[in-house]
Amino acid sequence: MEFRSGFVSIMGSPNVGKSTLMNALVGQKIAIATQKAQTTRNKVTGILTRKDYQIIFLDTPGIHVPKNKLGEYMVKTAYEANRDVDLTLLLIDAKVGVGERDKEILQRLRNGNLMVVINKVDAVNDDMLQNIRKVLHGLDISPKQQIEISAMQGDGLVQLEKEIVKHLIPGPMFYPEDMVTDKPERFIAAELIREKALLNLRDEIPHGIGIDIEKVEELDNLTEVSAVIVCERDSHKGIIIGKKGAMLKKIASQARMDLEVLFGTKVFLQVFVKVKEDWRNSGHMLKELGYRKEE
Ligand SMILES: Nc1nc2c(ncn2[C@@H]2O[C@H](COP(=O)(O)OP(=O)(O)OP(=O)(O)O)[C@@H](O)[C@H]2O)c(=O)[nH]1
Ligand SMILES: [Mg+2]
Repeated sequence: MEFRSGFVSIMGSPNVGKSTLMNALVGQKIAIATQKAQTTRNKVTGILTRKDYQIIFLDTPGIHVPKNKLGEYMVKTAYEANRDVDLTLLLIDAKVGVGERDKEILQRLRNGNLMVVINKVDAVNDDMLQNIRKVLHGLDISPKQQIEISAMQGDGLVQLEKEIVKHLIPGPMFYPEDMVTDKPERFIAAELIREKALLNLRDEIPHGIGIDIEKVEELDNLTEVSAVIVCERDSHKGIIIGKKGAMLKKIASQARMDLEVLFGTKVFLQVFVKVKEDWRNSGHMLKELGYRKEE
């Protein structure tokens, strides 16, 4: 069989399970995934290579109405990732159903090759699924264009991969077969630290956090990493550090375990906290923290 390859974007509203799906398809944790909406902020590539084909997935930020420059960057990044793809997967959260925002996204995407992926079927009953199928039928999405999965439990993923392969075209292996992402380790390191902050902090604080990796130094059996958690207010800084530094310690020790897997060495991690008021509206700070156009 002739080798086939293709680019597949994973699009949808925040929190529908896009990053969870990409990690499940690639079989490795590349993109961070949490219960908080707007976890993903950049385009994150995940590469799946099999004997006869290579699929390059593009995980994207959830599409929402932006409230600041960071949000604008995120939504723009999502739509730009969808340019020149061979297939778009539009994810719908079965627990939420097809909302107005999903309909709008669908309108914008429907000119290309599109599959509607109904995720989180493990968490709903048949009535809910029937209802979603009915709504999609009303939107002219044929049953052939839909698939029902649970990214978390792995249900339907073999079938989904088969459907994706139908959209690949004869082409080269774009990336070496052992490569799972084109994102540098520094980026993933920052994301892993941000994930732990998202998991441990509440309310509006996690949304206002950015991570600046100041140093990654790979020694023989040890990697030294220092990072800054940037937040928006002094009061947030106090909460992130916590009583006697307990919160920061918790975030750092959870992050360190993931970083040790990433680097394959022991990790010495230092994390500092800094306040940059309203950084999510500062072009300069956005660039500094990695929210800039690629190339
Ligand atoms: N029950 C259930 N939960 C899921 C499934 N897939 C993802 N989730 C959960 O949904 C939440 C959001 O998952 P993410 O993968 O971060 O969602 P996302 O679409 O990437 O979110 P953003 O990056 O914020 O746009 C997490 O708590 C996941 O564990 C699933 O198949 N079933
Ligand atoms: Mg995500």
